[in-house]
Amino acid sequence: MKKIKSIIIIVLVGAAGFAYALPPNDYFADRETMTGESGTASGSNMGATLEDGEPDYSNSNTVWWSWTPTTSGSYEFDTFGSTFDTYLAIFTGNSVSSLSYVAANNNADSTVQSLICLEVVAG
Ligand SMILES: [Ca+2]
Ligand SMILES: [Ca+2]
Repeated sequence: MKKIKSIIIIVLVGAAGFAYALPPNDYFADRETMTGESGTASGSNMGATLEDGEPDYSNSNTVWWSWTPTTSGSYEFDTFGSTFDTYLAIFTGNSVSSLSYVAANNNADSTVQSLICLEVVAG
């Protein structure tokens, strides 16, 4: 378990695609904010791109969410609701070219979906 504080950035990558409208959270600057201690976010990464300076941990179809913990504790992040092969990574930072790697997962629990468990300190 790693202890981290402040903003957590989550990247979900998976199914490739093109000739689709760009997802609204394709670029780091347009990341979707998640709030609360639990929740679900859904969206598509069809047509999503890898932008300049972005850490390339898997392939290029990244979409972004951000979350700032308001309560310290252990949290799980997963992509189990996804219908395609995902890769999940968590970073801290405010600029796509200077993110600090926290954790990543490709396949969890004999699936192609991803799971990360983290202990965090309220930011
Ligand atoms: Ca992207
Ligand atoms: Ca996977």
